[in-house]
Amino acid sequence: MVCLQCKFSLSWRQIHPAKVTAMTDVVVLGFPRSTYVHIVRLVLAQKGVAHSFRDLEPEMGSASHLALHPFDRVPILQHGDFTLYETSAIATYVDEAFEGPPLQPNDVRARARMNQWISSVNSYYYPYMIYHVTHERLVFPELGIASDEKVVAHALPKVQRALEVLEKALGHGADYIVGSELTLADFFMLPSTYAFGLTEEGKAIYPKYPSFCEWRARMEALPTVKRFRASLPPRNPIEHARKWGVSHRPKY
Ligand SMILES: N[C@@H](CCC(=O)N[C@@H](CS)C(=O)NCC(=O)O)C(=O)O
Repeated sequence: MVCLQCKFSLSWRQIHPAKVTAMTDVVVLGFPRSTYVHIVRLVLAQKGVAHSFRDLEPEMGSASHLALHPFDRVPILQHGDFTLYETSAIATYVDEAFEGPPLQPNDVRARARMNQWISSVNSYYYPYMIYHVTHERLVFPELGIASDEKVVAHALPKVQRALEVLEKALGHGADYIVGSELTLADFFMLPSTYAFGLTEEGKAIYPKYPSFCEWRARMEALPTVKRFRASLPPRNPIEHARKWGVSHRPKY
C-alpha cells in the first residue's frame, strides 16, 4: 500500500501501529543542550507526538539517573510504563509506535542506506564534531576551562572528511540525505552539524560544502525544526561537563 501524501510504501505495522496511546504520556529525559536529546525531540516533533521534557542536569551521574540509563548518558524515553535508552532505538520506536509521517523508507535498500547514515553519525560525525571540537571550543570555555588544542587538531581532518562524504552524497540533487523524502538520517545529522556550526571552525569551513549548506537551510526551514529551535531555553553552560575532564575528555 502506498501513502499518497508521503510517497513511502507503508507496512501493515505503519498503517496499524501497535500502540497509539494518549500522547501526553511521552517524556524525554536529558539535559537541554544534548545533541542526542535533540535528535529524539526533533523526531517526536516531526511525528507530531507531544512530549514533556525532564531536565536531568542536576541528577547527571546520580543513582536516580543511572537507574534510568546504566551507561550514564542521555536521552531516555518514557512512554507510559515503557522506558528506553539509546537514540537509534528510541527514534525507531517513535517512528513505529506512533502515527504521523513515516521516517523510515519501506524499500529495503533505502532503509539500509538510512541506517548506514545513522551509524555514521554515531561513529564519525558526533564524536569529532561534538565530543572533540564543540566540547573544546564551546562547552569547556563556557565553564572557564581552557580548550585543548591537541584535541581540536586531531579532530579537524576527520570533520573535513565527514563533510566531504556528506557533500558528495548530497550531490544526488534530492532534498534529503537518503533521497527525496525526509528520514531519520536527516534528524540524526542535524543536531551535530548545527552545534559544530556554532564554532569558529564550523563557520570557516561550512561554505566549502554548498550542497550541505543547502541541506542545512532546507532542514532549518522545516516548520518542525523552526518550532523546536524557538522552544529551546537559552544555551546555558553544561555544568556537569566539569567532571568530563576526569571522566572522558579525549587526550592526545
Ligand atoms: N549511544 C548513546 C550516546 C548518547 C550520548 O553520548 N549522550 C551524551 C549527550 S549528547 C551524554 O549523555 N553525555 C553525558 C555525559 O557525558 O556526561 C545514544 O545513542 O543515545
